[in-house]
Amino acid sequence: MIGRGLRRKLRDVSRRRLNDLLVSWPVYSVVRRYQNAEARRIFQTEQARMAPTPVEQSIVTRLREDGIATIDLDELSPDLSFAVLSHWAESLARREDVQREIAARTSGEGRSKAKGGKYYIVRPLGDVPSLDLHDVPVRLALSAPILRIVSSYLNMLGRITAMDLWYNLPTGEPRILSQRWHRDPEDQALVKTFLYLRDCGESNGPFCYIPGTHKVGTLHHKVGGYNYPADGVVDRRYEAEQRKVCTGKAGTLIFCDTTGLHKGGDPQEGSRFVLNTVYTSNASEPIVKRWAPHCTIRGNVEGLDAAQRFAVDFVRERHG
Ligand SMILES: O=C(O)CCC(=O)C(=O)O
Ligand SMILES: [Fe+2]
Repeated sequence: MIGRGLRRKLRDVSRRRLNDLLVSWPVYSVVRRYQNAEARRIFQTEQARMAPTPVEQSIVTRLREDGIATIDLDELSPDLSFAVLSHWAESLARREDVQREIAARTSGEGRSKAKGGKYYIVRPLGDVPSLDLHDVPVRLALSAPILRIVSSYLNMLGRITAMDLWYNLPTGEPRILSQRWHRDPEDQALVKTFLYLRDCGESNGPFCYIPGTHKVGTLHHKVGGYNYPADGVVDRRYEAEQRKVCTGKAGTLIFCDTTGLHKGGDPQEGSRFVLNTVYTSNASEPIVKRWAPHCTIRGNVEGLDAAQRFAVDFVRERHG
């Protein structure tokens, strides 16, 4: 007799193995091309508007080579300053219900209710963030510089599949889930952005990455059978100098192709406050399998340009 928990675990492992296999098979490349035809076509017709500036291009180049690039948001986005984002995020963090949740979680309460078992994260926007096109983080996620970087890297328009605000807390427990080295399995290339809303030092659970391990990177190797290699495997395989620890000041914006090895969000003290946005191709697992989106964005898309409309389509709130 095997227990239900173990059975679920085995099913999860085989699903992930299957998915690892599917996204690496030649047949998937064909399906992916077909699934992404529209994204490539619009990217081509929008070429003039999607051409990156020199600063944006330097991020795209680093993304291609290393799978990761960081920049100060205020250097990238003249129209939307970090101060505006910080104001939005800090007023949410100050809310009474959020403060209560942080206090409860700090004392070890409410862990079993945490989304996806990630009890180290308090989510000020709730489990399924509901945002509006006018909200500051959405304006940032759909801003021309960011969409130009994402689409130039992917060579096609990208879709937002998730946006979230994470308030990471110390747990005093061993690292679990995304706190351990892993590769994200949902696409052959994707871009996640992480905006540090407060300074993030070594002890605040910074995002960590091994440059070059993304699927198109020169250090992409099969390390461990599945996308969460066993403890110690990654640290033995890659020297300490090869592991990038992304500490940074508030306002640091990280772009990362998380098909490469990464981990983070495990503060030893204090906390980490970060805005996360995920851009994938139209062939990613959540889109192809029509999973319920991680967040919804409402509002009238008529005023948006083609790249913005494409980006928001999967998470767009539809009525009726
Ligand atoms: O919280 C972190 O720094 C890592 C998060 C992560 O693994 C992800 O967003 O894919
Ligand atoms: Fe991840």
